[in-house]
Amino acid sequence: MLTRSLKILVSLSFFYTALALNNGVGVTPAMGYNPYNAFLCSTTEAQYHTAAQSLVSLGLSALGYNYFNIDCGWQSTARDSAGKITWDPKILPSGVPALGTFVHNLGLKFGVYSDGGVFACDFVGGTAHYVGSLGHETSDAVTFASWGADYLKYDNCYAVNSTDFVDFNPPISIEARKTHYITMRDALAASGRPILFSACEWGVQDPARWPASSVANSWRISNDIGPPASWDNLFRIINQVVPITQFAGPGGFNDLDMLEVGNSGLTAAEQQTHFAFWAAAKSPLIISTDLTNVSSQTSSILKNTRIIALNQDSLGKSISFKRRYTNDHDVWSGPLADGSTVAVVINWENASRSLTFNLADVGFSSATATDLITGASLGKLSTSFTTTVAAHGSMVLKLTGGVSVASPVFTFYAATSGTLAGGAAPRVVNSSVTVVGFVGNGGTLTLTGVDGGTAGGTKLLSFDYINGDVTFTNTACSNCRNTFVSVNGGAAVQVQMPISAQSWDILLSGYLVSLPGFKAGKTNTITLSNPAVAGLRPANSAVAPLPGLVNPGPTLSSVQYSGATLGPPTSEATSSRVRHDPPPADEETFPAKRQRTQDGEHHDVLFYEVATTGEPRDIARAACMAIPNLNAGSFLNAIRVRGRAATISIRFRSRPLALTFIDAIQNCPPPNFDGLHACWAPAAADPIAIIRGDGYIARSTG
Ligand SMILES: *[C@@H]1O[C@H](CO)[C@@H](O)[C@H](O)[C@H]1NC(C)=O
Ligand SMILES: *[C@@H]1O[C@H](CO)[C@@H](O)[C@H](O)[C@H]1NC(C)=O
Ligand SMILES: *[C@@H]1O[C@H](CO)[C@@H](O)[C@H](O)[C@H]1NC(C)=O
Ligand SMILES: CC(=O)N[C@H]1CO[C@H](CO)[C@@H](O)[C@@H]1O
Repeated sequence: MLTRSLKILVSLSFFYTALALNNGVGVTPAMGYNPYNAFLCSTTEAQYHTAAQSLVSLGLSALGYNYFNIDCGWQSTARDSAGKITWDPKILPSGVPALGTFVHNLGLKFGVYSDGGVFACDFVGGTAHYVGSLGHETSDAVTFASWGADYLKYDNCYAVNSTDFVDFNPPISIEARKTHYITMRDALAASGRPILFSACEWGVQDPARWPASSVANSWRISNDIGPPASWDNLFRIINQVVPITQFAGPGGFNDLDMLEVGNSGLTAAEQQTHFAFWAAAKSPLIISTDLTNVSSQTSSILKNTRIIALNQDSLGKSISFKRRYTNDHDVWSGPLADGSTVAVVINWENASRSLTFNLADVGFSSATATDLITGASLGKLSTSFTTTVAAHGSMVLKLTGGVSVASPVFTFYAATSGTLAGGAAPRVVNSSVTVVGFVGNGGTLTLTGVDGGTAGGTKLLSFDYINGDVTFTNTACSNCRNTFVSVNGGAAVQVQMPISAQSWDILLSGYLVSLPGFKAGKTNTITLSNPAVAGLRPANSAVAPLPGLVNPGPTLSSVQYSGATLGPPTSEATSSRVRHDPPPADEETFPAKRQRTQDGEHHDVLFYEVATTGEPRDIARAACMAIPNLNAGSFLNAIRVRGRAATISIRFRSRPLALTFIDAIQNCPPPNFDGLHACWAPAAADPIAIIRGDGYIARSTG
């Protein structure tokens, strides 16, 4: 049954052909400037002039950054006496047509902004009430064309009605929303001027699958990237593009949002990763920083002609998701017009480290490589390539002459053939696919009799799953969910699965994980779980160890908390309470309590606030490390991670003066580092520590 569904998926991908908007513009992703990420909706006429001039004087327009676009805040709050859209004379004393002429005279193209709703967006909570174009599409398109517009960014505020400012879960149908955009598409076409149409409805209701390629030259796939910029926003957007990379093609592209290169909130390496990923995913490259103050670092990222060429490659195909080594690195790749392949490898570690890229993850045993960030020739790579990559940095490699590796041959096991426990239940998706849901919050799926081949050891597993948990705000696992996989009862390894679509009906096929611990023969047991999260979990429909293929996961070489010492606790136990499942809601802070355990014993519970420059999971690891250091009967009670801060609560039978974080990661045999179990205090009487998923770690109650 599952094999059949897989075949159907494959044939569908052959059937898909992009119905690109044939308006003669936006054949490659748009490049240019928009002030929003630097100035929100409040750019003055003088600032527009300066920015447009800078685009030229900094040499950016010569590299292809040709569109000079305005964003929200230019409009009036009323139409003129003839019902035409018009500008705010305080912002633009000379008017929009004069600005268009100014921009054109610099040799640039001019982009305007409007909104497909009753009012446009603003950054004063929806109270500005700039006019929107809903119901005025024909008139506004004619007006924009008469002003010399070459580009229209079309936003999505007040799309539902005059009181609903921003709605990520709109009561209006997909068809109604799509209609707003189709109406403007047709109005622009009727205006007679080629105008690049940039749909900005934030990815709500999955525009890629309208498909938006028949409606606009680009479509935003997600909520805003910022401001402020943050690595977490990039992670959210990168996960969100996973299931829709195939929709990008000449004339119609996924828009991952405007660039944050040059803005605070991202390190240099993060900005480099951001730029290269956006370029390789064929997102529009719209600079959105203060051009009067561009550092040499920003300039060198934005002006990298090899990365720009990647973006403007005539084939127009996006990189696609190949492999995630959870919390370690991602591998993406895609084809280029000259027959070569680009590979983008992102370092999720929050530290500079040695990173190995396995060529097999992009289908090659060997290839000749060029580093597109530096331009360096790397010569012929065989099997793998190891280099030092900065925290959140990336490798961007152009691979030519790639020799293909044979595709792994998998044995499929239907999820429904496994043992379902704790609430896990099958769900019929359609006549050819049944998945197992509720693998979480105690629900487990166990497959037995899994073939470990003749030798056992480390095997490559391939999962098909459904995860429709799309999010417009950041969570610990934004647009992804955690599944924990245990082989033969061994440590459960965290696997972070990106969304498979914005619905619970579309599979992601072939998510690969290497796991050790297999025995020879059809003797193995694989258990999927997630103790934390209720609801329909990623529904893993196939598990496929490949006999004989050993592709071990990475090993962790360092931990960032060596020797750090916790200060005095921030609060102390005062009252009685037994903590129950489920864990507190996000907003809840830890109450300072004296806890009474279920056996009636009182313990002191101390709460520590910890801020870190590291990743949340590093806090978790470090606290885990600390456990062996505690006196008998004490244990880590819970860790609550919020961004890069955390509350750690520790139950003490007798209190230590200070708790020293020790570097004991070497005591955790790889590759168990992802499953924190391996680091837990081994006291036999302790119940098993459980990973609560999504950054929350606690002890099981029994
Ligand atoms: C606007 O839409 C929102 C969301 O559906 C709804 O709650 C609200 O009542 C509507 N307001 C009006 C005036 O229709
Ligand atoms: C220019 O950018 C630097 C950081 O690159 C910042 O410290 C400085 O405040 C900025 N100056 C202005 C005038 O914005
Ligand atoms: C069933 O769902 C799968 C997964 O999304 C899809 O590939 C397939 O086309 C669907 N089959 C039918 C008959 O709708
Ligand atoms: C040690 C280290 O690399 N810390 C970085 C972790 O990530 C954040 C956010 O990107 C940076 O601000 C830290 O400097």
